[in-house]
Amino acid sequence: MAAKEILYDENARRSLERGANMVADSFAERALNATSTLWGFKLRQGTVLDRFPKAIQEVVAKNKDKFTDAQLNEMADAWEQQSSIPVLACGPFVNPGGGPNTKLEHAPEKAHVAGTLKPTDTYDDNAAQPDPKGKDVWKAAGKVGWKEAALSDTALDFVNVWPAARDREQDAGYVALWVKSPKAMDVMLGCGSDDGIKIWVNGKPVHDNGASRGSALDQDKPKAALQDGWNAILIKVTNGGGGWALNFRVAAPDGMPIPGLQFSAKPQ
Ligand SMILES: [Ca+2]
Repeated sequence: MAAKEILYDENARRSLERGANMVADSFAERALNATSTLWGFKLRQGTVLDRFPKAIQEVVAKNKDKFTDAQLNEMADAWEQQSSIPVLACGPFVNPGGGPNTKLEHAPEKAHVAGTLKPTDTYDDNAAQPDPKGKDVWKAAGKVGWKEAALSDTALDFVNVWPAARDREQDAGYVALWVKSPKAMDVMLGCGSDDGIKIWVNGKPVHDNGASRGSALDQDKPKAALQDGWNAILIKVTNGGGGWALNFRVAAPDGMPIPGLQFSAKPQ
């Protein structure tokens, strides 16, 4: 009998435990629903600004009165959708002069300007120069091609794309992407670079800054025009040494995110 009672007690304990878990789950679910409802209510009550990252909150705050909350929410949705933008990256190319030398034309920019750029292209980096430091820092990389990469929250770290670049100096690298616009429109290309930067849109140069600096979003705000449909964008970033990075976003002329843009890492 004792054994049966123990068995019974064990079953009862399990049953009670299941019941208790169900009650606890039910409470937890109701608490979660209540919290999210409350949170949703708070968002609708005017914290749409909080949906934008710190890097552009000042711009959004300055312009927000021009838009309804629905429009601002649409822009915040666009920002979230653009949090990871696929791109192609090609490099490193030897670039004597480092950041300030944005003038040396490497093969990818000739291909972009000619409208013949293909992701399968490879190029001979034949710009090798006598190395003044005897460290192979100006050694040509040989054949270089396009690799898939991404602008993650607008940023791309070239040292992650080409780990060997960590030990190099005075390089140039390229980023290619394609942007589909729902109509012809003027845009602001919010960019930052470590170090120098040059940008082309549909084969035409729109920005050139031979800087030596760390990269942050919206350091430069060149204007450009997108055509209705697909647009080809090419970005060159020149590096003196150390960090080598890009920040880039396509925004409205007032700096606000643009709903309805589509991005691709394939020529269109
Ligand atoms: Ca640098």
